[in-house]
Amino acid sequence: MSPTNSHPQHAAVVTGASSGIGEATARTLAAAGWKVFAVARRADRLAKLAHETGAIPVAADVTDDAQVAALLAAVGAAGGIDTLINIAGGARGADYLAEAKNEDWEFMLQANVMGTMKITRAFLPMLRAHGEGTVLNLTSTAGLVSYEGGSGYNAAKAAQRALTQALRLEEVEHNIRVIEVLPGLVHTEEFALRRMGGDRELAQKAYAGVAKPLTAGDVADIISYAVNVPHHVNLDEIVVRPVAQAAAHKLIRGQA
Ligand code: 8X3
Repeated sequence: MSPTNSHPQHAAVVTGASSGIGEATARTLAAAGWKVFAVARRADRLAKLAHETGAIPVAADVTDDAQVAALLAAVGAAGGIDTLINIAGGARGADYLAEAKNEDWEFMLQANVMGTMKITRAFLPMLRAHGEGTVLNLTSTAGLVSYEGGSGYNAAKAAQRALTQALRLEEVEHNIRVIEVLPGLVHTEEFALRRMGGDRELAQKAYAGVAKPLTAGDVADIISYAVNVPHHVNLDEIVVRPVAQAAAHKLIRGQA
């Protein structure tokens, strides 16, 4: 879909752009002609992405106030954005609450909840001023239904979902569209690996026997569709799972 005449080129900040769904989204939007500011902590991975796609790399930690302020200034100086895509986040640990580790919970609440809040708070004035702003938050089906071993991640994603819903109500007067994308099982390079503390065997178990989990590209295509439809169209909540995952508790696994 082509951008409107009044705003010839869409421009987005995509956080979490160093891997997985964030990287795939940055690639997809850049290929579609968007100006993309690719944001993540790992500058080396961003540099490769920038080289390959033309995205503008900005290394920043979304939970750090000073780095968020610097990001806002850099984006403003380079022409600003109309779309903010919050993908930075993730899971740490699969312990039952009885064994919950403070550091895992701290990470999940900081990255998924505080990071989304800080980045969004910073960019709202720019999005309001644009007149047709969009915020897209990547939450998860983990925010809809909890499961054993998920308490910290369930809590973080439910909180991120809650703030997304409040934001939609608060910003409608400023014509800001707020989209929530809630994926189920997505096989990415790092999600399960990070969740399992770098244990490749445990990480693989998440996808064992599942013939076709979602890919990062599947989700990026959906995100791209949602931000490319005309601005008055709001796909406000998009739940996407692989067919094999009829529900969080019902995942069909073949022979692993
Ligand atoms: C991750 C989806 O199925 O691991 O956001 O809860 S799941």
